Amino acid sequence: MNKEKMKNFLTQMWRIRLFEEKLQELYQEGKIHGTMHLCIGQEAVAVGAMSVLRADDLMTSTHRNHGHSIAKGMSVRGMLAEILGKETGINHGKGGSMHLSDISVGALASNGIVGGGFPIAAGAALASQMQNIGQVVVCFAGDGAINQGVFHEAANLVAIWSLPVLFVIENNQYAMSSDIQKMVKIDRLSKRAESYGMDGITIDGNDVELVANTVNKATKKARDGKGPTFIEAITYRQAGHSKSDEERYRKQEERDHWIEVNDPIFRLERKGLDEAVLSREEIMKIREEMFLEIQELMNLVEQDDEPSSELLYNNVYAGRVGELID
Ligand SMILES: Cc1ncc(C[n+]2csc(CCOP(=O)(O)OP(=O)(O)O)c2C)c(N)n1
Ligand SMILES: [Mg+2]
Repeated sequence: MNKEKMKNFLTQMWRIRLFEEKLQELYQEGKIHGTMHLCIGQEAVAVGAMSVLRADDLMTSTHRNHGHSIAKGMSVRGMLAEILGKETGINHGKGGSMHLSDISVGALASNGIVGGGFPIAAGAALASQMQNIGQVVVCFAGDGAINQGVFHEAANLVAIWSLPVLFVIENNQYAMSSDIQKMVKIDRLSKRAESYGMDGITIDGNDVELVANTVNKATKKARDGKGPTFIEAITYRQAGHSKSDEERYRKQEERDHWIEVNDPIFRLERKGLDEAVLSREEIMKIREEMFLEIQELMNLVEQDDEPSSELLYNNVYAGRVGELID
């Protein structure tokens, strides 16, 4: 990996990590309402996968959507404002953490319905195929989502129609408190793909370069009309499931191992140093720049207004409520 590529990967991963650490602080200060789900420890999947897409390619995400959204190019300022419920938010402060979308950057939709992205991605991929525009759709989902009925319906459909879609399954070992090893009988989730006639592969999801290369290959295949791919990216959720998780279902040593040995950001930094591609100073500069970027955005967003009551129903329904009722 050359210096520029490594710097880009690190910058994006730090941007996501520090954004979420800032969210954690804001949550503790009572400035964020509802719940939220952090992807700390999973940044390499989002960054690697999105780094190889065309700008007009599409992405669907989940309740754990911050990393995917930043990596797809969504405005970080707009996301921060959204999560804080400000009018300047990417969805006018009405969607919040779990409902970030920005069609202009190809971030189609994220939502809190586990597996909810599969049919949306299948539909978008069908539209791309019918229009013959070579657009590929990446559908992120968790390990828990592939036990939902909707996964099976969508998997069959995208396979029989050879739709240009990638199911990127982030196996972060848990679905809330459910350990994946107790929830699925097979050792590799990607084995499921074969029964639908879809290519399936399992990779180390904390190796950002491997994620990028794998997604790149699958994207090219999809663009050439050769059908969908199921990619299982093995990773680990370092934070709790959401903001109300006492984490009684896993051992501290397990978590420590993933943080100390297998954190995707520190792994890449160690690789950069070992291979003499990056210096300590260059790494520190990236961290500092991202820290300042997030802090500056925060200072700006804090001044923004909350949506006024007159705007309550705007951007919520297809028309204003009165028009729909009439
Ligand atoms: C259809 C549906 N069932 C249950 C839930 C409650 N729920 C929210 S997140 C979650 C676990 C999802 O696990 P996984 O797909 O592995 O994603 P992760 O949280 O690990 O990123 C569950 C069961 C939900 N939101 N939607
Ligand atoms: Mg999971």
